[in-house]
Formats: sequence, structure tokens, C-alpha cells
Amino acid sequence: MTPSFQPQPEHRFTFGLWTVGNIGRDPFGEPTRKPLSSVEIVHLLADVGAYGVNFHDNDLVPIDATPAERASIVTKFKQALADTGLVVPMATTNLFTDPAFKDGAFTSNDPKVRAYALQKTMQAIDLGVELGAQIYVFWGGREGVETDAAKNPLAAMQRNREAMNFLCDYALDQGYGLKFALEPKPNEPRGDMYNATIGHMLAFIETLDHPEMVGVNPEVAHEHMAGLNFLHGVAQAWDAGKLFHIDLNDQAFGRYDQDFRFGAVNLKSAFFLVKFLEDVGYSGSRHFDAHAYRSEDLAGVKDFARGCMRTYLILKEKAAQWNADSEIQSLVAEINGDDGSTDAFKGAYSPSKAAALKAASFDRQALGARGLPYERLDQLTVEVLLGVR
Ligand code: GCO
Ligand code: MN
Ligand code: MN
Repeated sequence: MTPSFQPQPEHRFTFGLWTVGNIGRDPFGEPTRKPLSSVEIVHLLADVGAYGVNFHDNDLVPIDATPAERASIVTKFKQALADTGLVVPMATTNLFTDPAFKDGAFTSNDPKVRAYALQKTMQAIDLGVELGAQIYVFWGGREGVETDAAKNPLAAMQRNREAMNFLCDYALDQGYGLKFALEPKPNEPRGDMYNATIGHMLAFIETLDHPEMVGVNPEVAHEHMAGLNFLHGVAQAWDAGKLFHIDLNDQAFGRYDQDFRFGAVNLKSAFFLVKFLEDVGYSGSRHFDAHAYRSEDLAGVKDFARGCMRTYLILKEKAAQWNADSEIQSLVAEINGDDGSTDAFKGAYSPSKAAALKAASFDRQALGARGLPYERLDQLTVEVLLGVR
């Protein structure tokens, strides 16, 4: 039977209001698409088969809305969710668009800006929780510098920690049961942003008062912008029990922040990523933080959204094929072969084990002379991906 690659709720495919709602503005040009209302976006997402919709506070409620306007927007949005069956698994705060945040929010040198950022985030958390969010994302879009003359990086780190601790306690105090997912990015819009990569963020989380409620939201493009292997960062986050959310998109190395459709550039990396998520049983949202090319119209936006999910599902099927391919699996077994001759040295340290290992002899030349069949294995992987196996 040919798989249909139809998205289903169990695939946990989500998009942000800001992703399919992107109007195609860039630093060099005006918008190429008309803005869609949040209700229209919910219906668009339902139409293409998504499971959920995420938002920044101001994607839904304008920053200058009155309480009455907020209430009416939320009522309409809830109705759209009820009409379509879409859910809101994640919410976040816009702490980057307003000029008040031009030099950062939690890390701003101005204590008034820092206090306003906390206030805005508490209100945005309330909004997210009201709509059902269980994961709350923090992307520090302006938390950085163009010149290190402007800000002390140690002070920035301490301010960031103080804000996260405050907000964890706020969420606990309200009994929200939220988990926080911190999203690293090395640069753009700032020249350099703090906690630039997954590794930086994982280390930072361990310094918080409630590390158990804080994990990461890694994004493909962000690690690729830093020239890093995304899968390795994701694996480290998973190993630490910190993969709370994931932002899927694509990005050519060495370019500006492209936010391309998932799998649009680095198909093999996308394949190993999907294979990893499926093999370990990651059960969180697969959030597509990307947008259609600026050249697309509304129909193209739907093509973009369908493409993200379809590519994920095709790669998932390819991963199952890779796992079931006997030639591939016999190579995997050969690579990981173990004749048991070093069993006595494995596991935890003991003085006698260390002494025995120091006294053992190894045929160093034979170790170095052994050929490893990675060329064949990689070629077979490529052939699975190209559909000739
Ligand atoms: C970016 C980021 C954002 C965040 C979003 C949710 O590069 O602009 O990826 O899209 O993911 O603010 O926190
Ligand atoms: Mn991004
Ligand atoms: Mn993102």
C-alpha cells in the first residue's frame, strides 16, 4: 500500500500565526501578501491538515488593544478553534518588535524595560494558558548586542537568569503547570545574541532555580546559521531530558535567516533528524517555524504548509525503510560488532579494572587498518532517499 502522507493529529504538526501569516516583508521590500486575520489563519491551517496553532501575544492581540478588544479577539479565536478542532499547544511573547525592546528585554540595561518585559510576559503567559498552551517558548530576539561596549555579558546573563527565575515562580504560583522552552539563536536580529546555541542554553538552564520546568526549543535554521550539526544538538537536548519543543525549517549554511520550508535545502540532515525524533519516540509538537517564499500568493502559502508536513511524513517513511533494510542493518551490525574481548573493561571504574586495562595489550596497527563501510552505508542511505531502493 502506498502511504498517503496525510497529516493526522497524532503527528503533532503545528504552525505559528506568524508563519503562514507571514506577509513577505523583508529588509529590502514591502509586503507581497495581504495580512490574514487570526481566524482566517486557523481555518487555513485546518484546511491543510495541521494539528495546532501557536502564537506570540501580539500575533493575536495587538500591543495597544483595550481589554474589551482583547476579550472580543479571544472569543472569536476560541470559536475558530472550536469550529476547526485545532488546539494551541504553545504560546510565546513578542519581546522584539516594539522599539521599547531595541536593546533587549530581560537583558536591557534599562531597569524599566526589564520590568515592562516581565509584565508583558506575565500577561502573555496568562493569555497562552487561557487558550490551552502547555509549553511556553522564550526566544530572546533582542537579547544581545552589536558592540560589547554596550552591555556586560555577565550582567546580561544574570539579568536573564533573574527574569527566568521570576517567571518560573510566577507560573508555579498561578498553578499553571507550564513548561518553558528556551530557544537559542546566534544572531539576527542582533549582531550577537546571548545563549547562542543549544549547548549554551542547556548549560544556562542548569543554573536556574527550577531547571526541571525549563527545557529547549531548538531550531534547525539557528544551529545551521552557527555552522553546527543540528542533529547533534537535538540529541544532546534529548539526552538531558530537555527536548520540550522543536522548530523545524531549513536554511543554507552561511546565509541570512532564511526560514525555508522543512527539507527545502538539506534533505539528508532533515532525514537523520526525522529518523532521530521518530526512533527515540519524541512526542512533542513538530512546529514548523518557517514561511513561504516572498514570491508566493495565498495558494503558495498552502503549498508551503502542506510541503513541510508532507516532507516530514515522507522522511518518516524513509526512516522506517532504512530501519527495515536488511543490507543497511547488516552494515550497522558490522559497524557496531563486538567480539566480547573487552567486556572485562566495560562499565564503571574499579581499581582492579583500571589495573587490568593498563596491563592489557592492543594490536594498534590492526585497529587502525580496519576498514569501515561508511561509504556503502551512506550511499545506501542516499539511494533510500532518492527512491531507488
Ligand atoms: C526567529 C525565531 C522566532 C521564534 C518565535 C517563537 O528566528 O525569528 O525563530 O520565530 O521561534 O519568536 O518564539
Ligand atoms: Mn528562527
Ligand atoms: Mn523559532
